[in-house]
Amino acid sequence: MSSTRYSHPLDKYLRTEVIPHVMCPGCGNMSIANAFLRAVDKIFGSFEKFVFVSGIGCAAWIPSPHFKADTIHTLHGRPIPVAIGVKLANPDLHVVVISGDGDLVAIGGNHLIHAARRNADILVIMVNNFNYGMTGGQLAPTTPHGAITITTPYGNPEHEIDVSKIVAEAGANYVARWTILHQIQLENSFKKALQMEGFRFIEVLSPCTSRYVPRNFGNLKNILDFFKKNTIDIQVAQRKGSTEGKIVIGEFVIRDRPGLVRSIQELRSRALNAWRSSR
Ligand SMILES: Cc1ncc(C[n+]2csc(CCOP(=O)(O)OP(=O)(O)O)c2C)c(N)n1
Repeated sequence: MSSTRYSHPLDKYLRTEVIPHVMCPGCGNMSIANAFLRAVDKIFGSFEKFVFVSGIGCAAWIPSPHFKADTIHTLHGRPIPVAIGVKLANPDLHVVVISGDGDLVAIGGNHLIHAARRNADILVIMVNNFNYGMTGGQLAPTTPHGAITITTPYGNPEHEIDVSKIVAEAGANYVARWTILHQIQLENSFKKALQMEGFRFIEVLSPCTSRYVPRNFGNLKNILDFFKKNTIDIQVAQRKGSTEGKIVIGEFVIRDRPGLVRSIQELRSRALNAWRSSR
């Protein structure tokens, strides 16, 4: 089967040999990639100083194999410790984790909380599609109460976790949540977060069109309508004094505490000075 593919200005960031990509039709993953690549292109113009780390799952396939960059596709749940290691050994690099909610919050949840607490200098982009998409659509910590998954056919008896809130509380320098409909805001968040130090976390609500959407929304349009009608920007919620029972989106935290790299460098020079003056 032959197909015609037209070149695109962002092609230089992609391994065009793996295009058409591996995601399901209507999946939000590649529109997240698109917003991210626009941000990188406008601020940096190349992937020269980037390293991407991902775990296991569909979202983890955004950078690897699609990005023409240095990428590490590591064990399920472990992209964050690997990324921190890369950053501490190479402080000049931009280290970005792109992975799913199952990878980062279920099996990898402990790493996420402590990376935020340590204000480790990495950007984590979490695609929240409300279930484990790759393995058939099982229950995740992010699955809303009552939602149908392959392991909760009569509805989820548990309550979902608000990941952005936890990461904000744990100490991250930047936390934002958007949906794939918020392309401009997403691009701006990526641009801002890429230029900050410390731990930066961007959650993106995204449709899993093969698993979660058919079981809970019927079709893609319904979940996109849901995103449109049932999200409220934090600034609007603060003005109104109510979230109106909606999912809160927007920028939750912007602060400039020293990141882990700077903290360690400062500590090292203090320790060296103390050692020198003691001799
Ligand atoms: C140690 C281990 N446990 C379980 C799995 C099976 N597994 C592969 S991907 C995945 C979950 C992926 O979900 P998520 O991170 O939300 O990504 P999505 O596919 O939804 O984008 C699981 C449980 C595995 N690969 N390794």
